[in-house]
Amino acid sequence: METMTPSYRRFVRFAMEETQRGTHLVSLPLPEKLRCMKAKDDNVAFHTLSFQAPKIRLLRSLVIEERHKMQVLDFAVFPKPEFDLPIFCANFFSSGQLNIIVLDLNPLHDVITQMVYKEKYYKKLLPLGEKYCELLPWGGKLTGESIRFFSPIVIWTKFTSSQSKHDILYSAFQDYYKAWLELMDQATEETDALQILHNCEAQHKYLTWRAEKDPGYPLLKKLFGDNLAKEITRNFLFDGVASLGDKSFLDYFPGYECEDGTINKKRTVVGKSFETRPWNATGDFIGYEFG
Ligand code: BLA
Repeated sequence: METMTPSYRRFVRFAMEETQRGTHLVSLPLPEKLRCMKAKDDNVAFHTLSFQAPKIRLLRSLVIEERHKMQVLDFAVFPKPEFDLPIFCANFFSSGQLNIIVLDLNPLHDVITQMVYKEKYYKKLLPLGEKYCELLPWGGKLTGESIRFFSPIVIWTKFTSSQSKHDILYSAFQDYYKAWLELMDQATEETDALQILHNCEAQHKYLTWRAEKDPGYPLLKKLFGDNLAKEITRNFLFDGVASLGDKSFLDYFPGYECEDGTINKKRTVVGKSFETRPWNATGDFIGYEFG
């Protein structure tokens, strides 16, 4: 039987069409070293694109497809630092019948303790989160450190492939992306230099986290080798990690420092946690109540 996983390129096409309706996209060149990159395995195909727009610093997408075996989507949109918009994040990994999904409007600023930011962007979106949290239920324990990068409407789920699940995922992607575009439409440019700096640092922290600890990295390394995987990660997927700020991974995440001063290779130092959804229906974080 053919795998039921649809091509994630359809998701990207949808997103590009929707974006173009409301804003002017300008294509960004691929980094030199990635222009003729090739996977080690001829059965693996990949598709990249990257753009900027008046409010968007970087919209980029990577789809990896291995016929009948694997489908990967990493689609993200990073706002310019003049905007405190969330970061759109769709990370889907599908192999055989297994699907590992993160879909979210990742908060730029803390939504566990900062009520103002949470209310500004997520209050109106709670019904959207509610709509999908039963259809795409919580995927169980995850890297404890990751939860700070997720919002109250995050879809973190795992499922076995079926037509209906993939249809739900496509519809969730469309709804979440349209919601993000609407936020972008309404966003007004920040003029306060301190606030812009604050946005810039928050985005840099996010990029620094993902460039170092993204769960997709081992697979990229397997497919492309260490050097190319690093290049893809730092100059394409999380471009900005070397230019938006000077702080290091350990400046932001000191808990990962080993005795010899190097970065702990483990993905988590606090451990895996959050067996169940740590946000309630009103968007309050309830993760610590259960230890
Ligand atoms: C697993 N991907 C995961 C997990 C999460 C994410 C939370 C569960 C394991 C864990 O808790 O670490 C995704 N984590 C995220 C995201 C953020 C985060 C989006 O902190 C953002 C802040 N996944 C991809 C891509 C690949 C991929 C592009 O998005 C491959 C190229 C693979 N993700 C992948 C694989 C697993 C996984 C193979 C399961 C293996 C594992 O858990 O290590």
